[in-house]
Amino acid sequence: MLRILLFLFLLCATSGCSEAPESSTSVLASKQVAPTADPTQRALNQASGSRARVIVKFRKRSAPVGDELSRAAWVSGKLGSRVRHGRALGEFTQSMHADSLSTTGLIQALEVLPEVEWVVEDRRHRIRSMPNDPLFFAGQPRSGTVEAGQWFLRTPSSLTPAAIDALRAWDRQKGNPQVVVAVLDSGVLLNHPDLVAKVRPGYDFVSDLSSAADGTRRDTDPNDPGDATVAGECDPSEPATESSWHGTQVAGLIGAATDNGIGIASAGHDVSVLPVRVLGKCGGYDSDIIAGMLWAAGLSTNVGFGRPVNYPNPFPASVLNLSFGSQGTCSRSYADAMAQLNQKGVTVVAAAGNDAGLPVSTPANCSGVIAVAGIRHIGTKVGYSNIGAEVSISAPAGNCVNLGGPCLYPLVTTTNSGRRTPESNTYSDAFNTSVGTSFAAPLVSATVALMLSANPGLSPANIRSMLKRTARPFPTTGAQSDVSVCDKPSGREQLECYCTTRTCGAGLLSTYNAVRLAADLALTQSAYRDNADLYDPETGQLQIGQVDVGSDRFHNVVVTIDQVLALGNQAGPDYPISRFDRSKGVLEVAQVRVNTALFYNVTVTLKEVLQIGVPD
Ligand SMILES: [Ca+2]
Ligand SMILES: [Ca+2]
Ligand SMILES: [Ca+2]
Repeated sequence: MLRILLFLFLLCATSGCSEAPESSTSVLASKQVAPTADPTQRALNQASGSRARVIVKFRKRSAPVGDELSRAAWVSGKLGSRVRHGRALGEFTQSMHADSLSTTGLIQALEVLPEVEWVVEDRRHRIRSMPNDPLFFAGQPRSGTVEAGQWFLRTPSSLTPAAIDALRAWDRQKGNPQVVVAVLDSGVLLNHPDLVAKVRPGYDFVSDLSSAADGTRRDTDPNDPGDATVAGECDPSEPATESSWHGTQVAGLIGAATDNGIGIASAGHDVSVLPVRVLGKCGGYDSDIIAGMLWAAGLSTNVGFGRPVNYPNPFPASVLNLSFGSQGTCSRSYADAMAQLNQKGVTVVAAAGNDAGLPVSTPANCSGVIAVAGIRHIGTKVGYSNIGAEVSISAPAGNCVNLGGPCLYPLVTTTNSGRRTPESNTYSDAFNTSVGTSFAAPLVSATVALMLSANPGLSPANIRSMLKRTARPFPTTGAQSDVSVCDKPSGREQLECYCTTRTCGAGLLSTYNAVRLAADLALTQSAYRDNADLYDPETGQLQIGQVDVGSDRFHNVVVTIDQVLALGNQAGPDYPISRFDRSKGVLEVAQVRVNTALFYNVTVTLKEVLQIGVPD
């Protein structure tokens, strides 16, 4: 069995911070009244003084006659309360306002009218709310000169094109606490003030007593006791190491409590973290790691070592973060585990490794894993990151720029000040840095968790393709003149280089783009469900007005949808017909209504055409 090592760099001595071989100088009222059985009256009774704003669609066959003005008057008559007309959004769709009702009250009153097809809140979209975690904005403690803060979570700037824009993603989705990301790592400091409310009960799978460092083999406490070693303890040639608090750093990037007024924000905002301890001193064994992965996903309830012990995971994870690995091919043991995990719909994200441009390490190179390479603040490959065809996407991994003094662009996260055993719960900074592909992977894991919060139906394959489609292009300029384009990995090291889609995945992670696409697709799918004319949720069948099949045009085609590929345009000219590309099995649907908006050119893949309908 191979020892698997965690991917971080222990770069900074007490005197300052020197980067691993790098040279660039480039960074969302009610009154108390007697209960009533009439739902309309009940809803009206719930009215408060707030001004209601809704968008309502009337059924085509039973809509009250007239324009939006006369329909508002008709509604006023029905409800016995004045409802004013608003803007028309379509032939049978318009907004409506009421001063004497709450929005909820107006929705409930309209919902029960048989003439109404659907009614939703007319929401106000505001500029994003900034999290109040001080280290999100601030410079880093003790630095004096460094003002980068959590630059990597913000909207990209000319200085930091690699930033993932979690900030705008949070406008669409702050994360569902039911979505759990398992951190397969060195354990987590469960009492860290920025993690204590975000961590689900995990497990300690480290079965080797000498590396466990907590005095026990496997146990129910995944706290990190520290992984410090003495010289020669792991290997005769290895010097003594201080405790890394690696799992705590990874956990903070994924799920530190955000907008809680302390410490850092996390990319995953409100998603939960499941600490699964699989690494101790000198790393961890495949047998413990794989047991931990299967338990984390709810695929195994056996936590025993030697003999079976039944201990089900009450909070199965939908995302696994693996920030460790070693050089080599994907073993049968991992391949088998990954297949089981993907089959269950669990997404596995792994760090590419820190061997300075060598091939992607394992298990990141296993089929079905989203491998993450590390980039600098400017979007070039960070010197230490591995690369290769197995990489799906790249994300900031932390880089220092300078060779001495404070590190300028580390990834600020949760950690501890203890050199061997836990002391003060703190945060990494410009001197005690978090740098390594270990810290790029959690940004992708958190993004996946936000995508699943927005759209729980996404498969691991959906997620991978959506991350790739929403990635931003790699930069081709901006580094120093001696930086060249990344080559295919070989046995030779490659430091900073310009990423290509063959070496660093599809592009730069955009948490905002990925979460927006996931959320838009969820809305499209719910729009099908909301419209009986279009979509039958029982059968998963879609009826389409017109389809071109070859040279013929057909009406009333009924298909089952495999997946929605593109949402199309929210505005634009009336799109005349739907088109079917036989060669690709892809159908362009003329119009789909998503809540308040009409979309054109929605593209879906067909699972099967059930009824070809009548020719035009
Ligand atoms: Ca133990
Ligand atoms: Ca333990
Ligand atoms: Ca915080």
